[in-house]
Amino acid sequence: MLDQTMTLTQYLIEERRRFPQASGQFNSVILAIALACKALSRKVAYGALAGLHGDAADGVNVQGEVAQKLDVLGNDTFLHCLRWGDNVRGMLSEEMQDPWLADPGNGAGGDYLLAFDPLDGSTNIDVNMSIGSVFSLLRVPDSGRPTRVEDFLQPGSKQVAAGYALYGPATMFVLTVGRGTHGFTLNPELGEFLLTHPDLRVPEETQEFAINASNSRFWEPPIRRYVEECLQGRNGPREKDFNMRWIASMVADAHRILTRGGVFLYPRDTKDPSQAGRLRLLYECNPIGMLIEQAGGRASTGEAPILQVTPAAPHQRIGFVFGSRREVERIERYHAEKPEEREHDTPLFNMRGLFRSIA
Ligand code: FBP
Repeated sequence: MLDQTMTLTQYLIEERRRFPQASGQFNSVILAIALACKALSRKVAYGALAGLHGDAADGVNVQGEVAQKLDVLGNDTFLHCLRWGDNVRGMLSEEMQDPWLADPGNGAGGDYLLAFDPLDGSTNIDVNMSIGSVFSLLRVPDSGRPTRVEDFLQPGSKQVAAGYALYGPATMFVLTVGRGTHGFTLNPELGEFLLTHPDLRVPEETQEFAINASNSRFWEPPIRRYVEECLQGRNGPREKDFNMRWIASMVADAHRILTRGGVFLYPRDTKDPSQAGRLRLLYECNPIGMLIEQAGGRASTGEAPILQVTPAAPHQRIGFVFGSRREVERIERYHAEKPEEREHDTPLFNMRGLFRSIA
């Protein structure tokens, strides 16, 4: 039984007891990540006083987006905390074109690969809204040779751990090591993450959805149909009213869904045909996907399980839908239906959509 006052370290030691041969590497990596998140939490708490608002000097990052000062500091903090332990052989970051790879000459590092987004929700930094860090842990496929970039290209089902830190009114660390999803809250006096939310579960049903509605004219028909039916509420085919939320910080939206249910949609759309979605598979979708599925929810591309996708490139983008199982399954069903199979008796579907239809 997980004890409410258990610290993150104690939780990891309890879990390690199940692996008598464990070397301690795994726990060292998770605790190094937690240290990086605690350090970032302190910086975020100072806001503008830390001089960390605004764009970074070196401007545009590998994503073609303007990097924020805190993005760069977050990346450096993760690299610093994880390099010390010599337990990871490679680190792939949203902020770096190429992953950091351990020098084979110096002990070659441990058996793990870390993929992370040091600051998720960057557009919220300067407006003092919740932001987070997201991470995904994989095993190196072959510890007998130097690590290669391709070693990161494993499906999300191969993750051995995933988690996020949420820098909100309270700083939280939400983690799965493959046996459920558990929430820890930072006690700033102790500097310890304490287990406050053991065994988080995503309710199967929900009446709350999260999507950036300003993109509606770019959505594909199954997404537009799903959202329109939600907006029709009790008078439409869903026969119940829905609430909408959009924080523009995926970690914050994910935390709400883990806490009270809901569905998050950032689907593939036609806004930028050169991009298959907004969010990155390896260090945003896969870790959140593992956390959600470990909590009984479902994580999808909109058409198929996200954790089954084999990445084609380190910074691959992809459509992402996750949350309450029944809702995600409905969205997948809408994608699977061929135009001739659609429920033409759904008055809404024959109506002109609430959103301007694709020209
Ligand atoms: P960053 O990691 O660069 O911040 O991008 C991810 C993200 O901020 C998500 O956290 C959020 O859900 C989404 O982008 C918001 O996108 P938009 O600004 O288009 O609503």
